[in-house]
Amino acid sequence: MKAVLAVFTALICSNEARIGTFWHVTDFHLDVNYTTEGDTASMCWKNKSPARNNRNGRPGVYGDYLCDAPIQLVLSAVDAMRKIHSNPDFIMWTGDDTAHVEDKYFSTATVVEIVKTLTDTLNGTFPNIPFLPVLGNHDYYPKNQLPPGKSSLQGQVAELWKGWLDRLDADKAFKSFNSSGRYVADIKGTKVSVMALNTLIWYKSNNSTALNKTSDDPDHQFAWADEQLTALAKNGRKVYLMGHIPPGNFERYQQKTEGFHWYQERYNQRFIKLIQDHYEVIEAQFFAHHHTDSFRLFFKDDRRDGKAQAISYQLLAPGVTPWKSTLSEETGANNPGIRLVSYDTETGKLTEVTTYYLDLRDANENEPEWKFEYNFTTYYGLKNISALSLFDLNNRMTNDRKLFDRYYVANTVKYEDASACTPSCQKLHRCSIAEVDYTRFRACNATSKLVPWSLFLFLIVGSQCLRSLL
Ligand SMILES: *[C@@H]1O[C@H](CO)[C@@H](O)[C@H](O)[C@H]1NC(C)=O
Ligand SMILES: *[C@@H]1O[C@H](CO)[C@@H](O)[C@H](O)[C@H]1NC(C)=O
Ligand SMILES: *[C@@H]1O[C@H](CO)[C@@H](O)[C@H](O)[C@H]1NC(C)=O
Ligand SMILES: *[C@@H]1O[C@H](CO)[C@@H](O)[C@H](O)[C@H]1NC(C)=O
Ligand SMILES: *[C@@H]1O[C@H](CO)[C@@H](O)[C@H](O)[C@H]1NC(C)=O
Ligand SMILES: *[C@@H]1O[C@H](CO)[C@@H](O)[C@H](O)[C@H]1NC(C)=O
Ligand SMILES: *[C@@H]1O[C@H](CO)[C@@H](O)[C@H](O)[C@H]1NC(C)=O
Ligand SMILES: *[C@@H]1O[C@H](CO)[C@@H](O)[C@H](O)[C@H]1NC(C)=O
Ligand SMILES: CC(=O)N[C@H]1CO[C@H](CO)[C@@H](O)[C@@H]1O
Ligand SMILES: [Zn+2]
Ligand SMILES: [Zn+2]
Repeated sequence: MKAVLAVFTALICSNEARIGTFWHVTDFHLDVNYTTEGDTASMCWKNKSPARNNRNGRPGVYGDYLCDAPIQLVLSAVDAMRKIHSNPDFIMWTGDDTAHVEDKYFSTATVVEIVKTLTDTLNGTFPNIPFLPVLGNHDYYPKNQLPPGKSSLQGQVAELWKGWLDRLDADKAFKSFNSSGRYVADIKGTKVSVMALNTLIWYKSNNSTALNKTSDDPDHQFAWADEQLTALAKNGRKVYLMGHIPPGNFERYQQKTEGFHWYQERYNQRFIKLIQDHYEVIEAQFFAHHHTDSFRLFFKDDRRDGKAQAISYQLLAPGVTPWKSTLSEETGANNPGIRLVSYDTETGKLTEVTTYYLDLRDANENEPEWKFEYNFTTYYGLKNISALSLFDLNNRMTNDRKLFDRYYVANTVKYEDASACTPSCQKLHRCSIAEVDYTRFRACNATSKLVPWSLFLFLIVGSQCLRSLL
């Protein structure tokens, strides 16, 4: 009788499965010194030193492709989120709040002030929505140098975000973020838990770990993640990993044959291992930092047997800033983008990923109108959103240039068309998507398209040799 009753209550009291939604917004890079009176060649500042001597053009009210985001662009993006969907289950905000200008213009206080401006804007627009924030590499002074563990800046931001963090999980999330920049939180009324990682301590530009050869697991974050994921799996949760800097290679940098990556290699390898150990509980991953729209795949093992079994995927969300990266010419600029995700609250599976964007040229000439850009499933012809279907998509893009071109246009949020992307550019995207491991990436990009031909030649020559022998 007791058992029957238990089953009965479980049936009645279980959360009803529904399709929920959340926003993923990132990389605002608010520039408080942006002015329409400024110089587009000098970050749209009026008096930036060193000033460039040629004046390129007049910055628009909503931004310029050579500059970071003016407050008008930030307000417009947040207002668009409200107008498009004002009642999501939660909002992921993955950092990079300040402009791409030298450290000399900043201090801990000015960085915290800019984080506060964005926090107030978001909270003012969505006062009743849970937020899951993390810091980006630009949200520290000096930039990129956030130390593992506690810091004054992180503590001040924890105070700023206390309302959000406490709402997620009594004071556990607050304490965790305050002391490590990371936390785990359950999304109420769903089976989903979010693990927010501090990826900044794994960055190759972060001297506090990069210069320390013995630092194999800074702040024990891998050990912590391993432990948490084991417990979450035991509790039947479905996990979304989120963070600012992604592992693997950047898909828009062609200058070096070894590619361009962000994580120190030892942490890149541990990240991949973490996913391989826990892929069953990790439903999806949400990262940022590139400002471009792409995705990454993870596989079961090192694939020495030649079989590729895709087990996890990571979505890289476009940024709000349109800033043309100075990393290399081909890196380019992007239109501002924001992303709405639809998911099943019981399984955690994503049912749709919808990206909205602002055509910046048009916004400056007319009115800022945030438009629907694309839905993942229909745009790419996917049956579902999973590691398998994205693996299949990446394979299809290799042989179907039209399909690849669709991806390439989305990559810069409709800023660039695909005509400038040569076959080696296309290969770089394919290898960046499929090979998060640095060694495997290099091997992938080094593989010539001529391989089937050389094999063919080899067979012909080989058979000729055989014939001459006979
Ligand atoms: C803004 O510009 C002023 C004047 O050049 C400078 O002192 C200040 O550091 C800049 N602030 C930021 C955050 O860029
Ligand atoms: C939060 O971090 C600050 C700065 O590191 C520290 O002084 C404070 O004790 C911490 N608070 C809690 C509740 O952990
Ligand atoms: C957001 O606003 C609410 C209501 O004004 C306030 O209680 C909460 O602390 C704020 N949260 C943050 C993170 O600013
Ligand atoms: C980081 O270390 C490098 C190499 O020692 C040094 O050149 C650079 O100035 C350091 N950067 C910071 C921000 O400490
Ligand atoms: C280097 O990292 C190790 C392990 O995290 C740590 O114990 C040690 O204090 C670090 N050394 C320095 C100089 O920061
Ligand atoms: C990829 O390989 C091509 C040669 O096929 C080379 O020109 C390019 O620099 C490489 N790119 C990266 C990022 O490794
Ligand atoms: C995109 O997907 C969303 C969520 O499923 C749906 O509501 C919307 O109608 C779709 N839009 C288009 C143009 O297909
Ligand atoms: C999702 O799609 C892939 C191929 O696109 C397929 O192999 C897989 O079985 C599908 N999964 C589900 C749960 O339908
Ligand atoms: C050792 C190392 O990677 N140092 C880098 C730390 O970050 C600064 C910029 O923030 C780089 O200039 C250093 O090369
Ligand atoms: Zn950024
Ligand atoms: Zn970044």
